[in-house]
Amino acid sequence: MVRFGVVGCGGIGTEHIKRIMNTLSGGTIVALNDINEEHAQSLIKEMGLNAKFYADGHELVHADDVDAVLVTCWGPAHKEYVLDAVKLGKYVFCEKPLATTADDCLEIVDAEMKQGKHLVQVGFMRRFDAGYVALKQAIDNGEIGAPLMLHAAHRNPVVDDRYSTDMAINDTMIHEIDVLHWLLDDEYVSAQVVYPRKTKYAADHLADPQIVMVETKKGVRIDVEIFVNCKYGYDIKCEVVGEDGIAYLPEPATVQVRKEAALRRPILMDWKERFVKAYDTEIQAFINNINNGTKLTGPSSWDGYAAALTADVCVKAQQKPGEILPITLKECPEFYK
Ligand code: NAD
Ligand code: ISE
Repeated sequence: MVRFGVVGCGGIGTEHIKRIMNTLSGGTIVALNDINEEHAQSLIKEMGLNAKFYADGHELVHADDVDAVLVTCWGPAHKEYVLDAVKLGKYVFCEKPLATTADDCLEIVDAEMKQGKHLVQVGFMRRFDAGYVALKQAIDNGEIGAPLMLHAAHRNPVVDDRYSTDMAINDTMIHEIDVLHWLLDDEYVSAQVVYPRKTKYAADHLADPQIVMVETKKGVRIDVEIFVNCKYGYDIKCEVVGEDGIAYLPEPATVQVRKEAALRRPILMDWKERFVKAYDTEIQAFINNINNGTKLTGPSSWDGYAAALTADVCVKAQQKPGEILPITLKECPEFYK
């Protein structure tokens, strides 16, 4: 049984606590920490958790009965807790981003390599989504021949006023940054950003929508539309154009209704529903690997670094619209291959 300590019990932290306690097997929650003590205490009470509240997150990480740490607090605080756990040789499941800068991610990578064991899984859940897995299989089986182009869209119905232009990359497109190079088994070499006409629904300080174009080492051209005030739903699209055909990310299975001269199909409204199974599968895989003593199979701290570095370049490209900027990753250590 993996005994989890959780740092950060907000939106996704609460979701993960619920899935570990109610849906998944082989894990339990023994400790909680949040800067908002009242909220964490109320969660313990509401869910009837047999868990201790720690006012200090580091104390939680060090607790003897905590085998693995679930880091689900705000991004800027991820690094300190991940590093702390890794240095103790403890497992960590960290929500994206692993850390907010590429250098901080590398510090985690170094600490993990020093332990000589894979301890970190990053919450890039799309690699566990059945649709993306099927799409990858189609590409890997050679069904569409060599991929040449990829068109993707990441649309959120609405964002709040705290959402800034760089978050379109760091918070939203970061999922495409991770999943698309995994899908194509390729690496990014350059990025460029252009801005279409702005929607009237975006706050004054926010550029929305945006189009990010990246090129890969093998020459695949990728365009990603990020549109976070699209109004109509939460919609994730991916189309891979190959030499012999085109493969699409499957639509989520929602019921079609033919009625009153119309064919209707609901569209989901948020990421929690859209990827609920992927979140379950990624954390179940993490738990199973720990319980079986097998190597972690999910996105690694190196993947966290690759995503952070690529995101940094994309954010710079946002500031120089139209300019193509190089993406230069460090050589991937054998440990992560
Ligand atoms: P949230 O604001 O709902 O929750 C964050 C919680 O962390 C809050 O309860 C806050 O009080 C607590 N917190 C902040 N700083 C802390 C610190 N230093 N120590 C302890 N607790 C602290 O945010 P959220 O939407 O749950 O996002 C949390 C993380 O999960 C973010 O990194 C976000 O990018 C990521 N996330 C991932 C996905 C995904 O699809 N994989 C979806 C949503 C959020
Ligand atoms: C959020 O943090 C997520 O990770 C969601 O998956 C993404 O769709 C959304 O844009 C982000 O704000």
